[in-house]
Amino acid sequence: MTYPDTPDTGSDLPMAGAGIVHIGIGAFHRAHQAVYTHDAMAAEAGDWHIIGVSLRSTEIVDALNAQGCGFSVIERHPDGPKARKITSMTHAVAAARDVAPVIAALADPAIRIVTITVTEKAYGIDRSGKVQHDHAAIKHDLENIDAPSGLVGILVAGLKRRKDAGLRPFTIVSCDNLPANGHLLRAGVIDFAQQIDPGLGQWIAEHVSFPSTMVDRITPAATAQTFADAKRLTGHDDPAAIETEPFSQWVIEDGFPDGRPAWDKAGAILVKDVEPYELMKLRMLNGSHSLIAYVGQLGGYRYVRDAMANDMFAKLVARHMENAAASMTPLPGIDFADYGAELVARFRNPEIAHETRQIAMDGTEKLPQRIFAPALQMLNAPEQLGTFALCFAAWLAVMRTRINGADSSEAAQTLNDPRAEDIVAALGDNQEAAAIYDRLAHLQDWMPEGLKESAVWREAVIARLSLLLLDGADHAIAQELAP
Ligand code: CS2
Repeated sequence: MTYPDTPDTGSDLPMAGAGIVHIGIGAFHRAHQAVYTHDAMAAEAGDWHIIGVSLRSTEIVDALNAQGCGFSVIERHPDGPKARKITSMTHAVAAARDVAPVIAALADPAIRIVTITVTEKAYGIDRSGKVQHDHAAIKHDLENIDAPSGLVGILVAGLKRRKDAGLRPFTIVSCDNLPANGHLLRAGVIDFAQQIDPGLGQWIAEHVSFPSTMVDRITPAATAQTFADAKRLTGHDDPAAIETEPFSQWVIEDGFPDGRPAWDKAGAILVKDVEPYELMKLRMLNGSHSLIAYVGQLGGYRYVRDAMANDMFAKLVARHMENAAASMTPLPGIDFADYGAELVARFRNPEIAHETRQIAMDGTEKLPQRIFAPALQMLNAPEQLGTFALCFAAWLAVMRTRINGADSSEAAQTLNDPRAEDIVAALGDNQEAAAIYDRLAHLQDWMPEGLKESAVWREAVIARLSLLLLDGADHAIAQELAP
């Protein structure tokens, strides 16, 4: 293949052995960890190729295998797109078709690391670190540990095989946007394992490392334009091509007892404690994203960049970044204002067509760490609570509006949320702001008690929800910014 304008034009990596299983080979993985691992092996050879596992989709697995698992990453630079070929994956496996090869790969001593990007809803672990017995995959896998279907079940089945064979375990790296993702996954995996075999649970607790990570690269879903650009730049059809922004960041807690690729030589930052970076990213980037997504949906903005091109909207986002920054303790060596300014520039990137609808998905999974946790911290400073309340009010308004426009058979589907049925049932026909808030704030295991009990928060949300429902997004933004 010929890849113009790239340093690694046409060069496939030498095919060394696999050392990593990655679970969840969607666009984000292909734009992020696959690229870091490719660059790490280019900088320092090693048997760190990736076996890619898809939990649900079989299409991407077939597309990748049909082309030797190399794929194009289109980076959308201000002066036009550039294509890179990434060849860090050796082959891909569809767990939904047959989970046995996945477990076999996990049991292979050559595999020393398992990385994960499956999105928040696939974990099935609650905030206290216990597995959720009403989560479909958890429920299924607790009863069928020999043929698991979900993330936690597959990890535990793989670890069990290693323990039974007297092997060392692999290191497990969550790369999803969850707070303290390594700690959370560790707790969930141990809880699950203990329920099928207490000895296994203890072995995992003693021997398995779960470093936390902060991952960042804005990667919209691929579109016809992505595939057309890939073909134009490379001369080849590539159904596994993805597009992404030039920026990329990976902060990793250094805890790899059995080694790791030279990710640091590919630009990753290895640190002792990732949590402050995770909080910063979740609250400032992802929190602002959710604000843009919900207010943007109500205001008729299809893409993040369109919302950011509106001055008032951009001011609102800048205000939210300040409020989110105020909810955190300072991070040595990092200026939150500079970080926020950089985020604003990334959100404005006119080359990136990131749909507000995509970010708006799965709100019940995203809002707790992006909005509720910082809002709880800001209850003592109500003058900086407004944008958090506006984001939650906009989510409520989006839920209400989408259900209103749908017939009853479609109502849950249109919400695009794992708790859609709970939301539809709780909302009923209520159209009035206070009733909508009261119904949805009390969904089980969701909003922290401190917020639920706060009259200040309740009033702040209800006032904004009324404005959004009666006068629309532009008016609500103007009010938020009014002195
Ligand atoms: C976004 C993230 O869809 C979303 O919820 O906020 O996918 C975001 O683009 C990434 O975390 C950026 O690193």
